[in-house]
Amino acid sequence: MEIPEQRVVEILKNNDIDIAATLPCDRIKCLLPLINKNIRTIPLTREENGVGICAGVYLGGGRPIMVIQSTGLGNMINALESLNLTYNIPLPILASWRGVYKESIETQWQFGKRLPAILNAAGIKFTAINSAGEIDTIDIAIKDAFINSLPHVILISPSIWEGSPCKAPEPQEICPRLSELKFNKEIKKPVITRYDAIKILAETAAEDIIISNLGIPSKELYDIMDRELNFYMLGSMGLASSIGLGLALVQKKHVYVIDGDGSLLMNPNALTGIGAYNPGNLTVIAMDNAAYGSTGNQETCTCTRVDLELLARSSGIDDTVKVHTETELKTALLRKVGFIHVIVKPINMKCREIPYSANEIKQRFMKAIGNCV
Ligand SMILES: Cc1ncc(C[n+]2csc(CCOP(=O)(O)OP(=O)(O)O)c2C)c(N)n1
Repeated sequence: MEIPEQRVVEILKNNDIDIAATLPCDRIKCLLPLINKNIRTIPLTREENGVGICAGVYLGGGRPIMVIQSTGLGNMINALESLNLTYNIPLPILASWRGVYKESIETQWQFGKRLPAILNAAGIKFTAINSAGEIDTIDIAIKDAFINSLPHVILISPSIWEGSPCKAPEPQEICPRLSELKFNKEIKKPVITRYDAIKILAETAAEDIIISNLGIPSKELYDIMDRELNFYMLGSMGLASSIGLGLALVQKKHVYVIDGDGSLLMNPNALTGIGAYNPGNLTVIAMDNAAYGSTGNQETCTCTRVDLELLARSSGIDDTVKVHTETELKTALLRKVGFIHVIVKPINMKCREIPYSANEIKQRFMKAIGNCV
């Protein structure tokens, strides 16, 4: 009899899955290393971040999957709604379904038993797999996700793995190392606005990709320079840099991300994800106006305490810089620095609405980077 974990990996390979974004569950501790051996694996620190990375992978021409514990779906709903369902971005999700089958952990019960109803209410398609004989329906669900450009959750009961001879590998110990940080930077009074900074980016970007954060930054970019290689985010707050990472991992063009202090602080996991890979073709431009600018300039904690460049450094991003002027920004952009901390005034330019639907933004973007839609 075929080992169930091996059968699952075969299905993923037959579907040309090239990136698996994963976060562990005890019940799939034998499946995960097998996936890692066969498919490029991106370990996640929060599932929502994986939704952004996988969207970027897909936009860049890859075929991603997420492999997670079902509880992680609770961390993903907003992103699945405002990114995947809104832009029609496919995402198969293998979720180890906890809380129902022989579940002794009480904290799993509430979410686990309600999950099918939650997914139904959220308009997210799912397939439940309750026995080893149903494993092949994973193939149908993956194809459905890609053919119909939607997320499709595959809830896998732990019963599937019962009796499997597959063994989990020995754990690895922490790598002994020295952590050293020399950081002495000044944050000065801002002299430019986010609009000024985006103008400089527009002059520099040439044939590069620009991902712009939701709210006013996307409208400002549209106002300054609309082009097909702009991916305007309209929702999924916190995932701009994650989408950028996914794109950078699968295609060659340089990717600029216009991110915001509020959004980076909502999902600092994006920075640790980038720090783990340090892709040379990704520049995160952190527009720090010390405020949630798009919602009325309410103060964020960068105003008095947090230094985003220091956060990026401590997340493992090696190449960082802090800029205050247009000239400094231009130099950093031309050098394609990994993380540019731009100190800007909390001022929003009054701009037109972006006239495209989310699907139009996606279609023209993918066409421009050479992928069929
Ligand atoms: C999950 C979630 N919470 C809150 C909002 C409302 N919201 C939209 S844009 C935004 C501010 C983003 O601030 P920042 O990242 O600093 O960018 P800025 O607008 O200042 O350029 C907020 C809070 C949202 N869209 N999604």
